[in-house]
Amino acid sequence: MDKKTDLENPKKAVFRILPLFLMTIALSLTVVYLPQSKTASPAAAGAFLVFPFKLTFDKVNRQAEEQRVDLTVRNIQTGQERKYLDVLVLPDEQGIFSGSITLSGAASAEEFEFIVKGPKHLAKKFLGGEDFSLIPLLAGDLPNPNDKNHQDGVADSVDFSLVKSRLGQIDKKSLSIADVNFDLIIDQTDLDLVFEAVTGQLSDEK
Ligand SMILES: [Ca+2]
Ligand SMILES: [Ca+2]
Repeated sequence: MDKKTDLENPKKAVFRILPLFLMTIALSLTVVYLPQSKTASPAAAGAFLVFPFKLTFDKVNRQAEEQRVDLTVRNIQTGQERKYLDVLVLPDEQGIFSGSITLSGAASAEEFEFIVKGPKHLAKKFLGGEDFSLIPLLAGDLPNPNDKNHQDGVADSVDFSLVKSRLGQIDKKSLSIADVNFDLIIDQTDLDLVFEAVTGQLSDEK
């Protein structure tokens, strides 16, 4: 009976349909803006593992600029390696840097060892279960501008000269080579840190 009435009175029908129409639009919008992550299906077990890590640099215990590090990830059982280059690490106010990489074909980070190489630092080896930030990376292997900014894996007189010849410099290019404690000036502290590594004949852990 109502339907017949509506047909006979089009104005009344519009008023009945309008709220329904608005409700439908509202529902559609809700569906569209539901967070997508909640509906994503989980990845197959062990396929990918996001591995967050923290690290520290010797004599850097305050806010500093973000840095990039290289990681070599080695499967302890098979010896198979994968390299992750220029991984971004962001510092907090205490100079603890955080980054993350995605491990493939892994169920646990404990299956791997991680060799971490800082931008002016000697590589240090950690195990997957360790907190990398407990042992700071030591400065001493600088990018050599006379060799395409290559770090040769040892702290020697070349690294020492790279700092010494830039003492007092604050320009970006010099800092990127020899400011080993990230305080935006190349000074005696940088020279001392590299000197320690050179006299200790330090080299990359492998
Ligand atoms: Ca070197
Ligand atoms: Ca410095």
